[in-house]
Amino acid sequence: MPETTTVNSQFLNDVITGLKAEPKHLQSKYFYDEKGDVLFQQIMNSPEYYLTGCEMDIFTSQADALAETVRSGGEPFDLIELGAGDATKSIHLLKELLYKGADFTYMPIDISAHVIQLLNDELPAKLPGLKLEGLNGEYFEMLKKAASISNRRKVVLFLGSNIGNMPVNDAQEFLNEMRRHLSPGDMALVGVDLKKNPRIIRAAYDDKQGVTKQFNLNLLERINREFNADFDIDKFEHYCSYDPETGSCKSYLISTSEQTMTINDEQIFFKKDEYIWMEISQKYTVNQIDQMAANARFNTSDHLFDSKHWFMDAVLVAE
Ligand code: AVI
Repeated sequence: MPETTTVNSQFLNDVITGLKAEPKHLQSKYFYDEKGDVLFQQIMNSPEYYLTGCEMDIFTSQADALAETVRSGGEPFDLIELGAGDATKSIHLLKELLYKGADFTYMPIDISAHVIQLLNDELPAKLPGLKLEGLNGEYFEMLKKAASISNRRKVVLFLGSNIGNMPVNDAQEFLNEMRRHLSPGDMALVGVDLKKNPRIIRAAYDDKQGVTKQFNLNLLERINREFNADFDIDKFEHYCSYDPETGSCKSYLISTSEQTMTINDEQIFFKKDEYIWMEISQKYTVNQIDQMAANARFNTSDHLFDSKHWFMDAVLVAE
């Protein structure tokens, strides 16, 4: 079976299972089709969405310290980035490492073949001398592949608060799994959005221009486009909540009337005000992350903060 067919049928299964569940939910990893990518870029450029700017602040103003930390003793290593995207943040670290004459290979991992192709095409010209080995596929499968290619020390980048798009228990399991793919002394740099004034967080996920709303609705449009479904987009409104106690920021689409939609011969009924849970963007304290890292058998050797202390890149060393 061609890969796209397998991927599509997995997507369709996940959508139908999620819409038939109680409460209804969809998986936010499906936000990112071509239009979703564009909308996410717009979110990152919106005045309310502070996360990207904060992590960029860390990668630009502390590039030197970061490069020294990552280099450790100076032995050759592999720098593996999970979900590399266009590498806009990591490029600052790569530049600094090259400047310092570090011996490393950059291995971006991404589920999108297009992303890996772009990095292969564009990065070597931007960073002469860079050794690059792009890996297209699922994170942990590709981590295994990276280990089969070389047995050098590994430094894994998992930036952008991507860990926040998992419920806390799944995030813990993710760290455990990452640790199982690493050896003592290997390192992980994990980007985490920190708990802060609840209004600042809520505004980031409910921007005035309505881009986040479009971003959420685009998943319903994507389902219509790809599966010939018939969601009536105008009958859903976007709602976002943040609970300062748990640190969970959640996005929902709420049905504004009683309605039925059809997908693949399945009829899905919505009551008025029934919601679809679309996404979690979990916020943490520093202590929580240290504890989760310890549970996964990592030592937190450093915390790098932006100037406002809104975001953190935690440096974890495998025990
Ligand atoms: C990719 N991820 C870390 C973003 C976040 O902040 O949860 C996705 C996002 N969703 C709405 N705005 C941004």
